[in-house]
Amino acid sequence: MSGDDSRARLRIAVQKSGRLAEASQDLLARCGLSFRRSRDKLFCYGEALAIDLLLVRDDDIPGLIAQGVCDLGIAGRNVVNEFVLDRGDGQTAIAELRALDFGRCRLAIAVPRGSTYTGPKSLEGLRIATTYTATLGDWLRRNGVRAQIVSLSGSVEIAPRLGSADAVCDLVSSGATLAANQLREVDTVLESEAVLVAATECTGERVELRELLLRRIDGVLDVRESKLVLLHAPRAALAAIERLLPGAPAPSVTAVEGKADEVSLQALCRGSVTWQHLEDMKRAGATRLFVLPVEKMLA
Ligand code: PRT
Ligand code: ZN
Repeated sequence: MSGDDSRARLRIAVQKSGRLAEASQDLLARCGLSFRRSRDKLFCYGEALAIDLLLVRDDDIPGLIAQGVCDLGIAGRNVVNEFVLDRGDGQTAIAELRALDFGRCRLAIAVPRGSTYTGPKSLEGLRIATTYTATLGDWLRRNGVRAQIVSLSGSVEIAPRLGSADAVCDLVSSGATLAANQLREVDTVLESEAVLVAATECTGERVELRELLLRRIDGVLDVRESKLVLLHAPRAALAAIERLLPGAPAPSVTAVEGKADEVSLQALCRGSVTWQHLEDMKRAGATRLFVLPVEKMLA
């Protein structure tokens, strides 16, 4: 495998196993991609389109893209950001293209329960344990704080108890791990979620494939929380019903054959459409209400 530019097939790297693995592969499947797994299960040949999959450790994804081995990848913003800052030359050949709305977490500062924290300045002169040394270093610099960064490759949360650090900077989702280690979350360094990351340079036949995949991903992201609402209504009640449609752009309204006063309405609603929404619309005069899931959308 190489970063050779003449390659015609697009390559996308996703996490092999872990928190992002299933959702990443599910997203690609929803985009209509299907793969044949190789025996080593690391390289998957794209069957539906000339797009192949590489199953790797999440930390390797930005590097594979920067080297030109892969064109696209799905990784946590925390990992991408750390890679970009760690390079520190502002020349990184990778960029975040889309936020994907899964794998949400935050890179947070936590201090032992009971110690005071009134803002980043409270960290002045302290030792902070983290695996995200570049991201933390950048945050400290931006906040004008001088602190000692203790680089650890794992189990960051136990460093204060072991006496090797005074605070930690680690990923948090529910907060249970911090609580179990008598730590208190006090500041956010980075809000993270899974992101689609890509090489800033993409050439040849792969440009079109990449555009096609991006359009499909946008379609999937668009419909993820969308519902199609269908209903009939008396013309006079239309305005009131339109106001009750949750998160809906201008719906399409058509006349009902043989019924001068009745219209049929179709609307793509974002967010959840609850029983309460339906009952309110029914009270306003709507009949034959349907809420349908949206599977695909191509705007
Ligand atoms: O093997 P590989 O290197 O691919 O996997 P990994 O073990 O490095 O990564 P993995 O699968 O744990 O996480 C992949 C990505 O998921 C991360 O880079 C984040 O973008 C995202 N993510 C979302 C998280 C969490 N939530 C999360 N809670 N990554 C890690 N955690 C850890 C955190 O480090 C801490 O140890 O979970 C613990 C805290 O969780 P709570 O719920 O107790 O707060
Ligand atoms: Zn990892």
